[in-house]
Amino acid sequence: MIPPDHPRYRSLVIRERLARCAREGVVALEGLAAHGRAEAFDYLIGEKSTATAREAARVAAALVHKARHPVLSVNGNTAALAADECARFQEVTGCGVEVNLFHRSEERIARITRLLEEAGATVLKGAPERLIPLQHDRALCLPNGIGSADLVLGPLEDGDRCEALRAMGRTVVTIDLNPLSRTARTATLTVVDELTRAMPLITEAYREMSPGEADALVQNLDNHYLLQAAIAEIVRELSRALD
Ligand code: PTJ
Repeated sequence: MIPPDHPRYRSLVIRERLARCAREGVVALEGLAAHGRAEAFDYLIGEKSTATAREAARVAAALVHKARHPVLSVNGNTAALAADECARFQEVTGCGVEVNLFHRSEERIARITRLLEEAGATVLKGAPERLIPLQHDRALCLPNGIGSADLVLGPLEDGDRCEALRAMGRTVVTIDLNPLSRTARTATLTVVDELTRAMPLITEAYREMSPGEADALVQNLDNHYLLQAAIAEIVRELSRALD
């Protein structure tokens, strides 16, 4: 039992949840390593949504507004950490939700689907096809889901798939605490923030956004600028660390 007054209580509770979800087969063991790296970056941004993250979340909402067929792509870590936030995002935006895994097995797909459905999401189902030119199983997706989406919101996106989707002309929005990752640099837009903080920011921005604001934000979209700003925030945070 983790004592609630422990200074790292939230972080320890999340680790415990991920470890349990790994034992249950929702999270891949590799997902625990991915989380550890993300935790380190979260430390560097001060474990809060920065001004740049909030700005990027608004741009993400604007892109979803402009999309014809947006699909939220969910992997094991995303379901374990943010099933409720995914369901709420779908409720507000009406987007499709599809489970798409790097370490794919039918059993994991079923478990993650169940977790999302228990949170209230409607998950796309059907016969997946190799619709993305990739050697690994993230190529497998549904023709009425990621296969035909004009925008894929892929939190914790994989660099290869991000590049492949971009080469196919798709808009890719990702949430990634690492502003240096290949995904962060190749996505149309990267929100450098922790998943469970970023998803509600995007959802609420979507809910309150006027069509005029969405147009303006999409016209001025500059992912390179936002990544540079995120890195500058890390540098500022570091320079204050021992003050
Ligand atoms: O469930 P599966 O089989 O699809 O596998 C999922 C993992 C995460 C194992 C797989 O997609 C993977 O290996 O991912 P990567 O290439 O390690 O990329 C994950 C990225 O997400 C890294 O850049 C992490 O910094 C970032 N990340 C991890 N957890 C969070 C995060 N970003 C924001 N919030 C998080 N909670």
